Amino acid sequence: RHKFWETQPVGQFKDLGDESLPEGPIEPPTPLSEVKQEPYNLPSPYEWTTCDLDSEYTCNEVYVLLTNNYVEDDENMFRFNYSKEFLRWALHPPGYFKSWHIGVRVKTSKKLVAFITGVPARIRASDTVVLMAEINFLCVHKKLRSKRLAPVMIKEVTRRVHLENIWQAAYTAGVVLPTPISTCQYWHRSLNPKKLIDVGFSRLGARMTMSRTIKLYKLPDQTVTPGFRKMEPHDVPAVTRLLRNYLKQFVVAPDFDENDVEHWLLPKEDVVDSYLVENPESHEITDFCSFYTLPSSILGNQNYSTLKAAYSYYNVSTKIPWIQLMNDVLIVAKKKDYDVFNALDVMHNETFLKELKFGLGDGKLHYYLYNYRIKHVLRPSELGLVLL
Ligand code: MYA
Ligand code: JJ1
Repeated sequence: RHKFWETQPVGQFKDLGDESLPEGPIEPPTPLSEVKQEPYNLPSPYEWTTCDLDSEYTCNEVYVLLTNNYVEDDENMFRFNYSKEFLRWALHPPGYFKSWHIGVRVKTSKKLVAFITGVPARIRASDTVVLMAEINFLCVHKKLRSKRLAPVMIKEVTRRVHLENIWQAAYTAGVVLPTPISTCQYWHRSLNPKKLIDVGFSRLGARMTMSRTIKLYKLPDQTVTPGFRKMEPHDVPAVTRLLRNYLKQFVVAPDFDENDVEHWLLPKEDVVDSYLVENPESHEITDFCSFYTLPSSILGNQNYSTLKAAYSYYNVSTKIPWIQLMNDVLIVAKKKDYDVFNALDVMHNETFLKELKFGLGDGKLHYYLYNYRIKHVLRPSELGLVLL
């Protein structure tokens, strides 16, 4: 059934539920001298390219490829439209390797037709922190689908990760592969219900009028929590402590240090937004919330071309109730003109989704590890990891 994935060191369907298998690497590292030194062969019309996202020209080529060919919903109504600034941010975390930003070009025209990326990350699974690659942005041009290019690209990124002496990876996908460590669901909170209905993102509920729907999703103009403010550079140490302490409780979570928090969570306009609660008396940082900006192109609508979506990222509540904290972030997102606020059912998100009028989406997101077995399939609430 999975001619490629059956050959890879990943959990296989036949091993699900076999508790005699140990947690940890599926196969040991090989000596670096035994890692293949040359790139894998592509079909002869194509060649490898390493993409320098610092180059405006190359960044635009990647942006155009993804804008026209990346992930769509099951009815092909929307397509992710990552911005160039977002791609630069996502691909340049501390310690990144340019060699892990891999493109495929047509030899004759030099047109970019496929892409895959990795970035390094420390991820804890149970009690063990493992240096991994996070793999993302796998994309093959629509005209080149089903030619088995994806397995070659996955093998090539694996080879380049191995060359840096890294032997594990984490990734998410909307499709089922051997085998998910967890399967999560998307939830959506309408901020601009009229537009969402007009573009077919949502539907008018039974026995609902447009004006009742607009009223249902109305939010206050101002946040309500005293001491709620945008995160600033001087907050990095306090946010790192708060987040590290919070993420301890999950079975799989990133091991963020201050450099990671500075990169991944300091606000970057139209890319990542972070807010915190500073106690007005003690000045202690007690709560935190964040989202990233990922618009979708609306395919074939006369009136609208993009859906402005915020995606829940890392959130921590210690003093303010989850519902109040997340309601404040919805207020912020509404004020910034987002049409919808999306969240997965990971971490403690179930505690606020229904109450804050999120509705279940039609999309699932499966989480995977490469060359690392964990003993049980995780409930989404046991996952402390959000990939972009
Ligand atoms: S998930 C986002 C993926 N991108 C999209 O969905 C964008 C739109 N779709 C496309 O561009 C193409 O359909 C893609 C497949 C490129 C997805 N992850 O070339 P093919 C397997 C892994 O004929 P195409 C993200 O970015 C499929 O099961 N494998 O197919 C994370 C089959 O194998 P098998 C996938 O449709 C990516 C084979 O590919 C995926 O032309 C993580 C068919 O190849 C998928 N999303 O191209 C990658 N979709 O026969 C893994 C299909 O066995 C990283 N396939 O079933 C692993 C870790 C590597 C690093 C390790 C370091 C140590
Ligand atoms: O956005 C998604 N679904 C939307 C739109 C559905 C359009 C028709 N298919 C959705 N809308 C309902 C919202 C409604 C709001 C009011 C309350 C009730 C609910 O469900 C879905 C997620 O649900 N998105 C996708 O399908 C995109 C792909 C998701 C897989 C991503 C793989 C990522 C790869 C990562 O590297």
